[in-house]
Amino acid sequence: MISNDSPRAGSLLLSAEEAASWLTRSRNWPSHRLSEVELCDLGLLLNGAFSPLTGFLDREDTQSVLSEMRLEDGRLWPMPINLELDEKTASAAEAAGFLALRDVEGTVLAVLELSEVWPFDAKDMAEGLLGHCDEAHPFVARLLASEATHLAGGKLHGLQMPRRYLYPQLHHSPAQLRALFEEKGWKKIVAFQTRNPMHRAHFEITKLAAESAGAKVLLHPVVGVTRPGDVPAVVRVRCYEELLPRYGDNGAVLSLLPLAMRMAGPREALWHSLIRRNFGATHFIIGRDHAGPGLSSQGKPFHGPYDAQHLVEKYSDEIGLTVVPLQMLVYDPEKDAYLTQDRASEASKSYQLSGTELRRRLNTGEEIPEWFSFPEVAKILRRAYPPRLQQGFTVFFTGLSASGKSTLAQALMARLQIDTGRDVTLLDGDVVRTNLSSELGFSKEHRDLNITRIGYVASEITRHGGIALCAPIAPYDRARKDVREKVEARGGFVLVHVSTPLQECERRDPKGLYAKARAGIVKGFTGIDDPYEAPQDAELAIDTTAIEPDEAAGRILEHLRTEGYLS
Ligand code: PPS
Repeated sequence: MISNDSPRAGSLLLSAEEAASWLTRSRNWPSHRLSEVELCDLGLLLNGAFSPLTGFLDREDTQSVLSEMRLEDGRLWPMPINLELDEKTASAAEAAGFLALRDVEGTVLAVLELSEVWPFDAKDMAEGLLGHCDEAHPFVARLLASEATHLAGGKLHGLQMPRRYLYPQLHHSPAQLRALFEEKGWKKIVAFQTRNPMHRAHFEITKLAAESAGAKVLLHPVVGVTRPGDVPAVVRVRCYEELLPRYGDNGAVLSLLPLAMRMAGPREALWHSLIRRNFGATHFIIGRDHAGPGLSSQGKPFHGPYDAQHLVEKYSDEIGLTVVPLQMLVYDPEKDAYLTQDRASEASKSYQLSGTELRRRLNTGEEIPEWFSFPEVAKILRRAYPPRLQQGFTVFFTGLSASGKSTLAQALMARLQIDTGRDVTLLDGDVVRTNLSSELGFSKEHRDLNITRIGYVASEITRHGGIALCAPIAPYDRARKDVREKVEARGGFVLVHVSTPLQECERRDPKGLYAKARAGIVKGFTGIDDPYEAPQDAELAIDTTAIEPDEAAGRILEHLRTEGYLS
């Protein structure tokens, strides 16, 4: 076992010869395709960033980590790091004693020498990790959505690191980063964690922290799994790179951390601190609501604003890392400088810009003031988030069979093509079921899968600046919300509830399906013996008994214009 205090807490990678031999042997063992989170965990286990861990945790260590934030042997480690397996893989792995771990392309990256497989209870894990099971928390939602039945732990034998396609030169192992600091003669290093683009306030905070600690800066942004809706890593890294020269020649190093965040607040802050210590940092900036998960389903914060800071301060001697509390800085227009609130003038109060306001300005193309973001950073954000007029969008129609979804979608498509000259993709329910989802039936599971596929295609079209119109029944609220979340991350989303009443749909019955459903010939028919969850979040509701298709299309166009997607 590698010592917790070892400055070169090491890598779990085998030599080339050993790796080749393990690879050959692994052909006979069951294998597991790593999830996105597991792939991040594996990379950081293999390169020593998760030292003192030497593999995925077994049951006893997991329990101890959840209840004490320590491994069974007493060493500090707050985060359960496990493999999630399905039933079949779990029993095959148990029988073989080994499990080959593959990336999404099927490459074997490591072998797990199994110590234990045990049943996975997502609710227990959420309770143990966070003390609640609130699905508004993104990691709880992920745990509850997991199809795993078992967890597995054991010792890792590393064959190769996960491939880093994004900026490979900016990825370092702890040993590499420590060597770099040594080479530079840096003794004190203050690490800065972020999952956001860095604006001027962030820059000033890190500079102030470095000055007060007499340290150099390690910009250590997380580029693995962060909060849904975050600015994509590829965009953020460009911002960090542009900012770097402002620290001077030898002032800061940028290194990317492919970590899968759990958004576990104080517990996560402790974890981040241990990881930063492993990478050679001596100081760590912890601010308000570090690794905060957003608001609970009751609209309340999950943690107190300074809980994370206080928890890490409690353990900082044991970790060997000094906490630098993040100072709130405000822009003082009179001095054209960022100052602590107590030193700033009254005028600074009107110089604040929220994330929502920034997004609004990007959407409308309005100015991003220089006091807020350096021009080089603003330029990158502008390119990544063009004004709405240049963005793609999806109009998603939902409603009962024969409610008029397809007719409305066709009418809107014609108007869009004529008025804008732009190309439009129509993902109509029946067309999708012929081309994308021909093997699916109408169970809840199959309907959700059908909507997930439609959502995926629509989000890709939107991301590339195109226009997608979708017209499935989409009877379930959760599935529709998932599509909205995916699409809105990079463009516009308009939900249109085609709210024609069941009675009218049944009267129309153009395919004779309602008659068959009433006669019991077609089973599980939406509105008859299968549910339809009417949306509460639709931007527009259109009852086609009361309005002609062209007029309805006009209403949607008007909405798109008001929102800025059309001129
Ligand atoms: S879903 O729920 O969104 O996946 O449904 P969708 O892909 O839009 O497919 C709906 C069309 O399939 C026909 N059909 C049924 N609809 C609902 N329930 C059952 N059991 C069913 N069986 C077949 C029906 O013609 C729907 O087409 P539209 O255009 O909505 O009338």
